[in-house]
Amino acid sequence: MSPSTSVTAFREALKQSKNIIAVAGAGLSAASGIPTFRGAGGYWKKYNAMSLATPEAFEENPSLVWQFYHYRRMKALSSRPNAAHVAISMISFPDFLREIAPEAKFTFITQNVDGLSARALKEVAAKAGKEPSQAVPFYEMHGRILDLICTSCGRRSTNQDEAPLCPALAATGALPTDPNTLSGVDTEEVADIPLEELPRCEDCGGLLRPGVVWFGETPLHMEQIDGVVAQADMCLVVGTSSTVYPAASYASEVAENGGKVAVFNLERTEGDSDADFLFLGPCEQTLPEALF
Ligand code: BV8
Ligand code: ZN
Repeated sequence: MSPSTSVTAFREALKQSKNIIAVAGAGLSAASGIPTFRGAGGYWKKYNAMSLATPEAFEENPSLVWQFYHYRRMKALSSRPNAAHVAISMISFPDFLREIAPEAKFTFITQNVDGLSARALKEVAAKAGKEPSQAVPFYEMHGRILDLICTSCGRRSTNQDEAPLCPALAATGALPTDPNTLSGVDTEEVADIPLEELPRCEDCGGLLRPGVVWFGETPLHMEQIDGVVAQADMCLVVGTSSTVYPAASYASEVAENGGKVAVFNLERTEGDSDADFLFLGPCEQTLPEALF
């Protein structure tokens, strides 16, 4: 049976739901100007992030990997949450959620590392006269690009400064030339920053790495995430190509457990024919329209 596009039927299903999860990907932040990994952003096409988002790449060429993350840190810091981030933040507050799903608990799981969901939560809380802590916790399962981990002492910190992490990276601010994609960047054009001039740990002077989960590394909060996925009877899939595991497996797990799946994506993706609901279009429009 092909997925329903009826907002009325979706809202009815929400009313019956007990455990709702949302699993988001790069499409959630696309409207905020953060390039996605495929499609126009061209991360995968023009500049294979797979080849940079690995511990091996960092080991082999920390200067190149740091310039990739410097660019993305700058992008994240200069971007703002969009209406889809706000909608997800709204239903993270139980009393707002109750209006659309009176019997449900909600858990948000994001693959994104840009920190925009945390910013949206703060903004929604401030507008509603609430504390962010009144919202249910959400999981940034691939870490945060503004976090830093020391490869020597393991110290984890967060750096929200707009300023580049070190003078050597500041000099590469222009990387890459095209503001919307990573296209055109190749090893010749990239500066060769000596190890000692890359971001270093304040405590021990060790080399810092971005606080994200690379391919081949274990995602964060797996125990909590596996628990909520196993309980979920409604899974909202927002702006993800569902190509990276284990996040890509959550919707089918919920469906196998008899739950419902609602996909919010710009285009059709693998597996959305099994979805119960499919809302094609920009999630910054389709998600708020469907929820409220
Ligand atoms: C793990 C952080 C074991 C870094 C990311 C071989 C070797 C090693 C591993 C593997 C292997 N084969 C398979 C694996 C597993 C691997 C994997 O899945 N590989 C894939 C490529 C096959 N996974 C891992 O390694 C993971 N770890 O498996 O450990 C384990 C497992 C379970 C339990 C314990 C241990 C770790 C993966 C994490 C990698 N890190 N990010 C960084 O960001 O630099 S992944 C990164 O890419 C993102 O976080 C995201 O997850 C992924 C990109 O996917 P999307 O977010 O979906 O983005 P994409 O551009 O693809 O799609 C955007 C979608 O939005 C599109 O559909 C588009 O149409 C839509 N869209 C666009 N605009 C809008 C929109 N939709 C709505 N509105 C719009 N406006
Ligand atoms: Zn250290």
